[in-house]
Amino acid sequence: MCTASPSQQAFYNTPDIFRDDWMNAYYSAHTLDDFRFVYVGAAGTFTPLHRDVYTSYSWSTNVSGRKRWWLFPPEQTPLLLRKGGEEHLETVYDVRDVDPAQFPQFVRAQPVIIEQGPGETIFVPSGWYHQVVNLTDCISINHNWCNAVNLPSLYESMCAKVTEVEHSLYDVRQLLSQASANTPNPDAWKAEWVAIVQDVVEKDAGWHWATFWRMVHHALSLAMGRNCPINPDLWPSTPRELMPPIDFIKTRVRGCFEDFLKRPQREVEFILELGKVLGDVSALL
Ligand SMILES: O=C(O)CCC(=O)C(=O)O
Ligand SMILES: [Fe+2]
Repeated sequence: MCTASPSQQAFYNTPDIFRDDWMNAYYSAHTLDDFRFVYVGAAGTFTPLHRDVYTSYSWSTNVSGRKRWWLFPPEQTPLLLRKGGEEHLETVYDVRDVDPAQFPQFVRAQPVIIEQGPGETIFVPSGWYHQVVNLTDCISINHNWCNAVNLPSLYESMCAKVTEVEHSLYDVRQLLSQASANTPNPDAWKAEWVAIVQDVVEKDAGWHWATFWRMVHHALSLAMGRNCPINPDLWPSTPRELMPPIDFIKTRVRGCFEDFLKRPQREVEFILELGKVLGDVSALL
């Protein structure tokens, strides 16, 4: 018999193969948010073609109903893009209704198409575009997640996002740099510029560099058995045997860490909390 009150009872458990999840472990321990979702949709509704946030993995279990999935491996991404809009990654919206004049390459795409029944779970690999149609009324549970394996892909995707935001705010950069040109500290604008870019990145996708590195620090601490805040009601600690060897984890983190320190943007010099968390990560590496 279960003695927990209804509000404390988990109504499902995350399957072991999806438990090495750095995003939900971190968010459950440190924030009021997470990357766990319930999808409820009537027959005929659909989720348009997309790639999950920052190329995270997702898994999705159908509690009831049937869904049809179209999945495109990353090497087919160029075939999904609008003609002439390549740099904005503007893709097809609904794979069942594509205008060949606007998306001339799409006819060559060869998606994996599957039907998911009640009680069945699907794993969506990193960076795969996908579309989902509810064939009947559906309820499903879905997590976005990452770990040491897809961390480099998330890191690259964060870099690309920051560059995209920088380009779109180029006029703001000009205004800031011109305003401080004849002042005693002509470089003063750079800190403000970096802060504005990070703020927009966070508003767009829910996290920025400081969050990314805090999550990495949290995961590394847990994998190394260090004392670290957790919220066991929301995310019980992941058994060590469900994680890869620590050398593998450190190698993956080190690759991103070394690259981050070489970034021309030098965010680490302008955002105080970044310097602090990177110091903490470095101490564990
Ligand atoms: O079930 C849906 O409608 C969308 C699910 C999805 O996009 C995902 O699990 O990544
Ligand atoms: Fe998705």
